[in-house]
Amino acid sequence: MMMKRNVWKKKGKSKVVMLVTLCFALAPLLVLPAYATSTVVSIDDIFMVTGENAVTQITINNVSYLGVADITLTFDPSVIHIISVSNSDFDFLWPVINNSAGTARIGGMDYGDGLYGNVKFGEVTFKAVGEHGEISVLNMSLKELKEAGPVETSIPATVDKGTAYINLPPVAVATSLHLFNHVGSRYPCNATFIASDSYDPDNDLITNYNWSCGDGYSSEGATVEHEYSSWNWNGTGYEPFNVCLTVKDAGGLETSTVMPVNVYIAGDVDGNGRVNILDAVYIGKHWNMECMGDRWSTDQQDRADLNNDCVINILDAVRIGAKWGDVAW
Ligand SMILES: [Ca+2]
Ligand SMILES: [Ca+2]
Ligand SMILES: [Ca+2]
Repeated sequence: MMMKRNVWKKKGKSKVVMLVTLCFALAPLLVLPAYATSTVVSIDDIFMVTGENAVTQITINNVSYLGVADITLTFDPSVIHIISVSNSDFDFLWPVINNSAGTARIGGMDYGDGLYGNVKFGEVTFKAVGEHGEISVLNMSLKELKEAGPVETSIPATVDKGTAYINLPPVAVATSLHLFNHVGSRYPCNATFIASDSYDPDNDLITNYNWSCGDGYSSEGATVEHEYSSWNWNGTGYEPFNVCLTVKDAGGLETSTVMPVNVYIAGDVDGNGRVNILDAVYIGKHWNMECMGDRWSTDQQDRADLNNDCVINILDAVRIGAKWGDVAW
């Protein structure tokens, strides 16, 4: 009886500790919603080519009854210059640009009933005057952010900085050598992913190719092989895995792309989730066929090549025999 009581006490204590821990863990989450609804002045990142112009935007996010804004934008004048600030949601916009100091003081005024929501403060046209690879922070200081009414009520806001890169991000291009792959844990079947068609528009070296295979595994390289040990069956059919490729250029800019990749259970040629005579028929139909240049010309042949070795033969047929009656659910 005594022991039982002690056990309960212990349990109660650990529950309290857990609750306190949980509260601490959740505290930032409880604060977040209020934070997320406050006003933020942000400027988008911009990617440029030396000697050329490009446009970015300053946005006053999540604001109510905005009448006046007076914002100073600062930048590195050895890297970029401002050509113009225009196209504002405000009725009146007055930029004072100083390209030797690296500042632009921009005033905006709305004569109406105030501005609401995400307000476009202005589009800023920059010229890249620095060298390829140079960057400039785009920072802002808020001198004034006020409501539209006769009473001068200031609106609290935070700044979300941006970056100007004299560098264009790489373009990620992912392909799968086989359009249809099979689970390869028992009977090997390698999926092959190719990133070598990726490129960089300003000819930087691509330094990293990172793959996330969609099943929790990841890999690195311009060409990678991956053996799937799982598949996605949604109750009526297969769902592809979303394979994500991220490429990085020598300047550190990254771009990602997502490619759906089909994975069937071993032996399932027609993709109906069951290994039976229908699958064997396709193997017979394309018996001894070989693919051209590593790729199959039809989906049916691609599926019938159950081990992805570019030929449809006995090695594919034996899988159907071995997996006869298997289902994907
Ligand atoms: Ca680049
Ligand atoms: Ca089947
Ligand atoms: Ca084969």
